[in-house]
Amino acid sequence: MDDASNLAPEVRETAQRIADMEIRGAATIADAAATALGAQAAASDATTPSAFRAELDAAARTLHDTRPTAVSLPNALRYVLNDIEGDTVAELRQSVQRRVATFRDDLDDAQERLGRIGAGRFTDGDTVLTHCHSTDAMACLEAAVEAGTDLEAVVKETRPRNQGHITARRLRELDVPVTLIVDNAAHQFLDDVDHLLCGADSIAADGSVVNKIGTAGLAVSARDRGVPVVVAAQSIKLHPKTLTGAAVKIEQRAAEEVLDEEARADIGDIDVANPAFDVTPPRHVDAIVTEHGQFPPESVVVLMRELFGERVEEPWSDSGPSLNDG
Ligand code: RI2
Repeated sequence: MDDASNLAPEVRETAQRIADMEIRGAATIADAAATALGAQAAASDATTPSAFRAELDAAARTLHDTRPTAVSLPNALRYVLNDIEGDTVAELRQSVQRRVATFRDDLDDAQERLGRIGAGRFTDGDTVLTHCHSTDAMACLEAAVEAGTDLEAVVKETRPRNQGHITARRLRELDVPVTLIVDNAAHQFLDDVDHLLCGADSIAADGSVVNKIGTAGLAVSARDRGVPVVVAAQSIKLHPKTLTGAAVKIEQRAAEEVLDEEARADIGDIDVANPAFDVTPPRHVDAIVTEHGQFPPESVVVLMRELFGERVEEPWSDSGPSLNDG
């Protein structure tokens, strides 16, 4: 158990908001986690470098333990905490804050670049089927619209939290005509769409895409109907531990997201399963769009090695790097 007494209030609050999904979406979670580490550094009244470092590690553990699937979270923490430099608390604090600022700028740049690359897949008159809400996927649609491409969208509600509503609202703001459908209708609409576009929470070394529950079945259907399956994912979604054989842990969320109290009382005592994500094998994906270009899923491992090498340690971890905890 961590001694949480020195945690900055911003860290506790951010961790709670990530766990409650008030802050959600893999890129947004990464941004918030890095920002919270910066707040911890600013608030720390540690008097020795080792006490300062221990506080940051405790903050990182608190943030890390909120949601297990989106690798952007540990990747953000790793980026900020690896290679901080300084001999004094003041120097370390500055170093953390510089790394947070660089990380956040890079995140914005990456999404913009990815958006421009992904926009190239669409042509005038195309209809795009979306799943859940992904800021990386939205960046592709935004860039296409900005470039003057006429698009329409079929937007899945995406139970249980209806995050498709966020996508629908954002597309509406862009003046893209939207047809909202229930998840079960997706298969029927595949003959009317030109692309399936979704985001990712984690991408494994073999090119498997871990994304919001429902992606895997949808991708199988899309492939069957000849609709290209495109995943928009900044390189921060690449899961470096999968290079060494780790599996991505799938988050199981509360039953109440699926069945409220009233419905439960009506139905009676049953079990409810609520996995938040599933795994789409690479053979069902046409392209992964990153800020470094588009990749067939099987070749994303090359980019992963280039960006991360074998560096998978978690500097905040008590017990050092573990290969089994996703
Ligand atoms: P961006 C979301 O998970 C969705 O699965 C979405 O595709 C993915 O994160 C990536 O989102 P959740 O946090 O990083 O809603 O592209 O459970 O915004």
